[in-house]
Amino acid sequence: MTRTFFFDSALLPDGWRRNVRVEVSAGVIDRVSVDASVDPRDRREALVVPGLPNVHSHAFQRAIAGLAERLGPHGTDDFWSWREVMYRFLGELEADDIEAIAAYAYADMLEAGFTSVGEFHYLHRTSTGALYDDPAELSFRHLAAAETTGIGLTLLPVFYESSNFGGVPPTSGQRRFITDLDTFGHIVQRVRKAVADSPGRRVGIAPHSLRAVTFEHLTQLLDRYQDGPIHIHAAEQLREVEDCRSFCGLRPVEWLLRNARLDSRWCVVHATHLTPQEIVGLARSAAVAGLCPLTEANLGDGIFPSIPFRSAAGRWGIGSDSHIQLTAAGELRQLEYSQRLHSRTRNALATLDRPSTAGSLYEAALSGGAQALAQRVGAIAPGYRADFLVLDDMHPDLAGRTGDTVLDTWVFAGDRHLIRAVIAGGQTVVEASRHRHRERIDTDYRRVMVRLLGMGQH
Ligand code: NGQ
Ligand code: ZN
Repeated sequence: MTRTFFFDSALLPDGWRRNVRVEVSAGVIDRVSVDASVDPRDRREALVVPGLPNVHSHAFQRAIAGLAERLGPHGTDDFWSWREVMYRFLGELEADDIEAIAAYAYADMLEAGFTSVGEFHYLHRTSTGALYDDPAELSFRHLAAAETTGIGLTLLPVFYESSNFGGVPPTSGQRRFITDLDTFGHIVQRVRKAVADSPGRRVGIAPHSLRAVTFEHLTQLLDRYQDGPIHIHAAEQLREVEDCRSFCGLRPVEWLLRNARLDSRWCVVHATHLTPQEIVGLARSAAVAGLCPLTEANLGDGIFPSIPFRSAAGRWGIGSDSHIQLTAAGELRQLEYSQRLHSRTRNALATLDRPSTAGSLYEAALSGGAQALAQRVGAIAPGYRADFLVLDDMHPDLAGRTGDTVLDTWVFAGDRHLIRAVIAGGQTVVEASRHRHRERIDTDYRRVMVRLLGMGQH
């Protein structure tokens, strides 16, 4: 089935072009013609950019957004006390709840401008810590949520075995995450087989972090999985950097650079705390830094050194991680603002080649995001998934704007209300800024939340 689109103005890999005709079949772009003429059967839109890949998601955490914004009994909160709140919450979730929350998060992502997502999926066991009859049950629930919503999915089953460096046993709050290498292998194999030929689906692996996986087992995983994306959390918190140094004498990213053969298959999530040598090493490795600016700000992680990383030609993508807020524009704005506050300059991440800050940010996040998800996404070009954001050209905020000024206005002065429609994998999934299954997804989600919060645990 072929669908054709006609965009008066669209952002293509070589810049903004006028009168762009796009032919799509089976969700993938077949042909792009510029300076074309419109055919009456085309779906015509004024202003279109590619949808943004989201490189890092824990879908279930959307449900606790807003529930951890109050001071705990110790009088100081940090990342680790937030993690306790998160562990308590996930202990109560059943498989149906997890699917409903994931569908809600993915529908929201699509409305927010993300058309594909890397799900860093570590909830494998039941609430009592048993394996499901099918150990891949919860992986399949995320695949089902992606089907319901139409978002592209790179599923990253997580290997998790310990609570700190050197194989310290997991805590009871971590029991739902734990597998051995064989069970993990079984899960990966099951989902790989299930998505085998599906466009917009990919399976990778995610050793959770150097805290949660022993160096020995990480090495075995790397030997066993010779293709597909690899995601890992690293150096998000100073305590983790210190623990790593006292355990092995190296910092987490330093250890990965020396021992894990980092390359373009890798996405190193957060990588917040880096030395100048690590910045250059990570950039040269061709791995993607998975930056999650709103979550990192919310959790008090620190500021990623984007300016020197950019000077070293480092690659990066955007993740919404805990989904404290879902907004593609807002993530890019937070990334730029953190650099402005830190460097006391403006337009910190623009270049003389592309002086538009949002233009520079968007281009980098599209290509880094696509690399991290290991999918042909993030470009309006033949062979790529047909993922388009239709911006609201009639909104007064965009009046008189053209080209990169549209992006600058959307990212710095606007937000998700400027996204009018979203086409994902060739299907119109958002119209009038609303997901097509909003009502059903909201009803299911609300039921889950009322039941869970009604239990009085929060
Ligand atoms: C996660 N989230 O896996 O959900 C982590 C917290 C951990 C972030 N790092 C748990 N933002 O790192 O141990
Ligand atoms: Zn994470």
